[in-house]
Amino acid sequence: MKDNYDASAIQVLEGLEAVRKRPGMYIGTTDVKGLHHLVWEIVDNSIDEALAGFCNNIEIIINKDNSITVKDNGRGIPVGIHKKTGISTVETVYTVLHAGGKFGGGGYKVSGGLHGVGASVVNALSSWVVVRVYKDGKIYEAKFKDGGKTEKQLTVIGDCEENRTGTTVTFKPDSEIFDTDIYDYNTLRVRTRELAFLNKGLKLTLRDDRNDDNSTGETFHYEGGISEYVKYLNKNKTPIHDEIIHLTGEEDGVMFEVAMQYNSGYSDSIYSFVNNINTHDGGTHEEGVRRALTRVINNYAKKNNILKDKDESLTGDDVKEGLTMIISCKHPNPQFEGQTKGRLGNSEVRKLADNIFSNGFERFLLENPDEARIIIEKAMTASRARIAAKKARELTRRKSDLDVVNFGGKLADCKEKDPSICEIFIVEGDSAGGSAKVGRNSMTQAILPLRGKILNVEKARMDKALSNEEIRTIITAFGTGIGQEFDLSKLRYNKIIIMTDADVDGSHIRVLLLTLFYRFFRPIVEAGHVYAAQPPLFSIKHGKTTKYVLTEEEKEDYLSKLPESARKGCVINRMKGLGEMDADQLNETTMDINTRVLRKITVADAIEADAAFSKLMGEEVEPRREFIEANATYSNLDI
Ligand code: 1YM
Repeated sequence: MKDNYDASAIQVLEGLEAVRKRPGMYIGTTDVKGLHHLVWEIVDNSIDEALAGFCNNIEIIINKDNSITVKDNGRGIPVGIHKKTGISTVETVYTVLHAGGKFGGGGYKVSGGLHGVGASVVNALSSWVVVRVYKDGKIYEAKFKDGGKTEKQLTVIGDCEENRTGTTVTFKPDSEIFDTDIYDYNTLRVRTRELAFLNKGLKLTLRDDRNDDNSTGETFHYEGGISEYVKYLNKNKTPIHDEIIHLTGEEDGVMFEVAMQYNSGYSDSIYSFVNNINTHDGGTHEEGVRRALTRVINNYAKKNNILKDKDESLTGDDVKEGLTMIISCKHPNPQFEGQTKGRLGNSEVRKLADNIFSNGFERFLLENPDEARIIIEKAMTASRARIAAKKARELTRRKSDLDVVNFGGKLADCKEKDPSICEIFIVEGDSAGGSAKVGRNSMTQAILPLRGKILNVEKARMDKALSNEEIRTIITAFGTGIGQEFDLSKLRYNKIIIMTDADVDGSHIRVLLLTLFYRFFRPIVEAGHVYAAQPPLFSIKHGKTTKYVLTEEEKEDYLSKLPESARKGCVINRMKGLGEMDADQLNETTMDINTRVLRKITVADAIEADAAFSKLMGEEVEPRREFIEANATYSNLDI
């Protein structure tokens, strides 16, 4: 027994050593994203237990030392000796790479993640792990340290109530592996809530014990599942029918469900998931639904004479205008495809999704003729607008590089043609625009001044947006086209830099531009091409030198480092706006690639960003006013 234990322990360490050598292969990155990934690997085991029908309560706790505890009330990881390894199953699961469900036998794993190797990967990347199992009236405990070395084999450490079962795991990520060891509450919160939406009835609690406020945490629990997700996403929009349409079905062990509701807006919010993982690039499940949606609406509209013979058929784009939809598929053997594995490839799912969706949706339309009419009329309006927009778009499309493009004289383009070194500054106001044109490096820097506020595209359809001159100029300048013709490879600038004043109006203009980019040019934002310039807040002049600083703290810091004597002679000036700077100053402080500070606009979570934009720019005035007054950063969206 002892020899056997040692022998397998050696193999085990070799396996975990491989994880430590190449963590990226298992968890993608070792930055803050990878750090959070560890939590989901452990939570996934609890979710699998919930999907198997044995667990309905999961707690996630951020401890004071940034270790994480995950608790569930499932059956508890099996505690017996494992036939193959000769050590307890708990230790096997935590120390043997590839000790997945197959060791436990029976039941397929549908939740995302590493399919059973998650626990051992987390152990390999942690400085210590404690696993407790509650089962048969006993509390079992095993401990690991230094990347998965068994510190204490599984032993009984006490008694518990006879009927209590479950697993509790605490781990501390290894600071030698990760760039940071600090957990972000909001990142964990967004995903915890999402898991609650995607797994109806499951109760998930998140608690932060790092501050001593005795908080009991937040509990996410949705009996309506993805219907409540749709309701949440439409919260700051105006639904055009009351009921959220929720369709479910199952075929050959594949569970499939869709929830949807149309709103009065013009953009769509369609998100799909497979085994709780967001399939950003869609796939067969999404294709099945989109195909069925277009077909069912056209058939119904023609049959009921709402769409006449002379009318053009409604397209996929027409029927998704203002649609908020969540598609969730749970598949025992998903094939994820594409560079980022964000696409479902299983071809049988297309038909299955089409069948389940079309049967359910057809029935909904038949049973709800008033809603059916509202939905179809919305799609028909979209169709008319699409035809008008196509005409307008032709005017803004750059046909070839030789074409002389009419920028209305506003854009001062750069001379260089290689996009990788070109940048465009979108500048608030004509006067700052004028200084920027003089102060720029005209080889690589293009300037587009904006007069006043641009149109809020959250409240305007594409045809209206395209009739707006400012937006047309932006589209033409970018070179990518929009909508179906969008092509990222045609982007004419590597950096798109928003340059607005550091005040409330500037913040509003920045949000309007980001809304435009996010709704019409999302891949540009996602690929990290969008930046915000950071004009200085103070100039500090002493003698012949002038120092510009971005924040109050920086100012204090700079002053405190000057000798007592120099500080007295300083002239501190609060910069009022871009327009106040002359061309040289603007260049030095905000544009010169050697001295400026840019802030990259990132989208941490597309669904949260979507919700944030509808909140900020939608029908409701209050959230926008609050935002602009607070002028703060918005969660999950670095504005
Ligand atoms: C806080 C983390 O790991 N819960 C958990 C894990 C397992 C089970 C129950 C479980 C699974 C099975 C049978 C089965 C795991 N068991 C295994 C293995 N929470 C957490 N809860 N009995 C209990 O899949 O058949 C791996 S994970 F392999 F040992 F069965």
